[in-house]
Amino acid sequence: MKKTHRSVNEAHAATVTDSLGASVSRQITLTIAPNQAPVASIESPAPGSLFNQGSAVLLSGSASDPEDGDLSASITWTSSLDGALGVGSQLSRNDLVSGVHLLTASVSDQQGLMDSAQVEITIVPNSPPLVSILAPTDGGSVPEQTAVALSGSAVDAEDGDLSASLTWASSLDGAVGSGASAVVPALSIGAHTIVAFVSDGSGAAGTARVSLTVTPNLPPTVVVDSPVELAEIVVGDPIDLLATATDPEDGDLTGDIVWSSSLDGPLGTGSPLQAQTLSVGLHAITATTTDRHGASASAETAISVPEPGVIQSLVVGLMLLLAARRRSD
Ligand SMILES: [Ca+2]
Ligand SMILES: [Ca+2]
Ligand SMILES: [Ca+2]
Repeated sequence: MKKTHRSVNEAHAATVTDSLGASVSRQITLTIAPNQAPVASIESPAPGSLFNQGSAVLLSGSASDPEDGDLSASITWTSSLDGALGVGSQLSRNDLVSGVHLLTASVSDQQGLMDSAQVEITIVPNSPPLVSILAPTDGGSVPEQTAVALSGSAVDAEDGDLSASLTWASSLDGAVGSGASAVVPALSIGAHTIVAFVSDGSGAAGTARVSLTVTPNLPPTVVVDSPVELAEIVVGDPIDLLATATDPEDGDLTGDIVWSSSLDGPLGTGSPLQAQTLSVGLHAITATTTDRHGASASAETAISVPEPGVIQSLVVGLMLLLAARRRSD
């Protein structure tokens, strides 16, 4: 039987003959109901819709058939630009190419009759945002416990300046900030990739990255030049304190050297420095320097300020003091 849209009347005749030759005939007419076509319709998107490239386009439709019932789930969606898009009553696609699409929703019933509906939509081209990192400098390095300034910009052809929406992450430390600029108090020691990320209103992403190495902080060193070890200072004489301090990261720290006496306490800061009066007795003079990351070093020299007439005994005592200190070091 051919598929048809029209009713068909078929006449069937039957004749029965018995053994004596008597026969009887009957004719019946069968009316064959036609198979009817399904009907498909598109509910979304609306005809003529505009979408930014990258944004979600909801495809929604329905289909029914007089014989087969609801066929919505078997709607086949195609695009004139992207080809097959999927099957179902609802689909969401965010990957349609830019341009004018003729979307077709088609359905066929079990007898092979088809219907389709179409809408035309336009996908407006979208460019991803352009991100650049101004700081830190690519390939740079900083000592540990150093605050790191992050600065960047993001510009989008459609959305304009997106710098304030930047997010920052470190390959070692995870999220480290947001916005056009931020300061990270400290980063882990090691090789970091710093990534600045932003997405535009259509979901297109822009990123930029720089490498930054965080090095272990090295301690400073300090050397005392004056007074020399075992110097004897005349009571009441001023004493010249002279030392140098340097740090691999911070450079010259001489101006911040802190002096103290084991007998008289703090003597002052800097070098050269003149301490005006020292008490009579044995002094361990200590010069201490501390770098910007909190690492410190000190150097010590032992001197005596003898009472007149007791120099010899003080020298002996001084030797004993030095020996004791060195054992304890
Ligand atoms: Ca049908
Ligand atoms: Ca864009
Ligand atoms: Ca240092």
